Amino acid sequence: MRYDTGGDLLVAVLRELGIDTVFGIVSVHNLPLVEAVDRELRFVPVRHEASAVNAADAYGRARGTLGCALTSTGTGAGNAAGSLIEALASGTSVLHITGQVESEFLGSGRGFIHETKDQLGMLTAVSKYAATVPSADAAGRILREAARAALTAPGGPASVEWPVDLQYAAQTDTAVEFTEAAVPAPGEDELAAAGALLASAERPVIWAGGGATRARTQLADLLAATGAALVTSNSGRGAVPEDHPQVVGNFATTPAGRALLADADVLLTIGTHFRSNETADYGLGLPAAHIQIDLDADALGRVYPAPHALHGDAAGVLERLLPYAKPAEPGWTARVTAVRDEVRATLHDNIGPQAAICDAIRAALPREAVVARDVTIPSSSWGNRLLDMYDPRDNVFPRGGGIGQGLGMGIGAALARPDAPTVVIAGDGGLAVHLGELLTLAQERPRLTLLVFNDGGYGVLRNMQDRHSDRRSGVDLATPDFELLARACGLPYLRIAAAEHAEPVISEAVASDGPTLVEVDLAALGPMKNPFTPPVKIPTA
Ligand SMILES: Cc1ncc(C[n+]2csc(CCOP(=O)(O)OP(=O)(O)O)c2C)c(N)n1
Ligand SMILES: [Mg+2]
Repeated sequence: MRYDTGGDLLVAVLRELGIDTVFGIVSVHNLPLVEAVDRELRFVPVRHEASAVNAADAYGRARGTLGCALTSTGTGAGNAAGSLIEALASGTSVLHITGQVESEFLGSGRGFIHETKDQLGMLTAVSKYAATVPSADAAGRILREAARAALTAPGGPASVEWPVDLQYAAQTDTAVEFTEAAVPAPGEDELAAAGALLASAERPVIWAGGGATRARTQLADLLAATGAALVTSNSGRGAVPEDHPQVVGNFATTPAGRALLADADVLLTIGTHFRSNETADYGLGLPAAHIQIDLDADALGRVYPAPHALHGDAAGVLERLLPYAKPAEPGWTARVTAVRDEVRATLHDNIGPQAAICDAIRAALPREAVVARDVTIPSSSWGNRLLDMYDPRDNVFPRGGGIGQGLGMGIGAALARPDAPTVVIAGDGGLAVHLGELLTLAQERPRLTLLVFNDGGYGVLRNMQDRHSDRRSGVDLATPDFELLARACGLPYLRIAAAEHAEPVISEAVASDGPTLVEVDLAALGPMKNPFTPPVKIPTA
């Protein structure tokens, strides 16, 4: 197959991948790509390359596929790096294509415009896969290889740098045959031993991480067959809809969650990192009788000992474990539901007036709608656990914990899922990192409600300093007048300054067919019962 330019080839590959929207910033080093995408598909000109990757990442998450970001050479690719780190940390699929200087000058050090030292080395460090297009007959193979690497579980970002002269050149695209890599599967004996333990369980707990979202049916069947509790990491949320009576959810480290885990006799964990924030820095007590399923062999036994380590695909392994499942002892499932209710009621009470906002979001949104979250107190306290998720594709948040990525993610998700409204939860500090994306929001006009929780600074760090130190450092920030800012950008603006505003304001914003900036004035709204601080150690405290 012949294409006139690399841009035409890229469009063909993106169509194969089901991608209709691409995020990026145009440059002399990606012009043929941007022009073809804009002509044939949809090109969204974001205002920072980090946001391009965040938006592409969330587009992929919201559809359960992958997204595509286009950046420029050097600073543009470097700007993308932080968000590629997020995709790498979260195992989500992004095809990142960046320019490169003309192939003749690559690596020459002569200061060709945008030239950078070892761009491929940088991309390799922050991507699951990175490659340079070496010739006009190799681009198709490399793009498909990259997409495949990004999509193969555990996923990650794949970066392709493409010398600009080769983007302008006519392309020869030859069909590529990929051999299917064998899916690992545990042997019969290992499986039977784990099955025997599962069959003996009287008080089982299942812990679902992001890997479990690939085995939703099997997980639901296992819950039904065992009556087990389902605890999740933040990434595992929605694997089983969170209004299910056996879903305790992302509450493992609460007092009632810990007590439940202490009383459990068998733990089955599926596709989880046991990240520090979700295990009290790996100190959370878990049952020693532990069956761990993971597609990533390195994850098995990495944090908690796994006497039954099952290396394989979650769906396939659960399918084989299911025949061993037996109902839990009488009363266990009722206890699980009681814990589920208790942890939710306690948190609902603790967050004071913000509970009305959490309730209003859930009430206003259809059952399947994306909630994208930046790293802010409302997310860390209630957004990441109390606001029910019914599908993992709706649960978009930076798993690596970097601030500033929520709005870009929300824009990507909203454009990926135009049939439902999207809500973004952001703090004033996180929003300020990429304030320019308000203009992307205003220009693209997705159905997106941006809730900005304004406390005049980096509240979570301020709370830590107020508790542990006699000085505040770097936490109090000037914030814009959000009403004027919204007006300057051409965005509708609404304000929540009391709990009773939450329901009418959020339902109005969510019902709109375009974007709305909703400022939550936290000083006016009033405090939570206790100032929120994150689950990190302060050795001197
Ligand atoms: C890229 C990055 N830089 C710095 C941090 C440290 N950090 C974590 S939360 C936070 C404050 C965020 O402020 P805001 O968005 O206003 O949320 P709030 O804590 O006030 O609710 C900061 C600076 C981070 N997580 N990521
Ligand atoms: Mg703040």
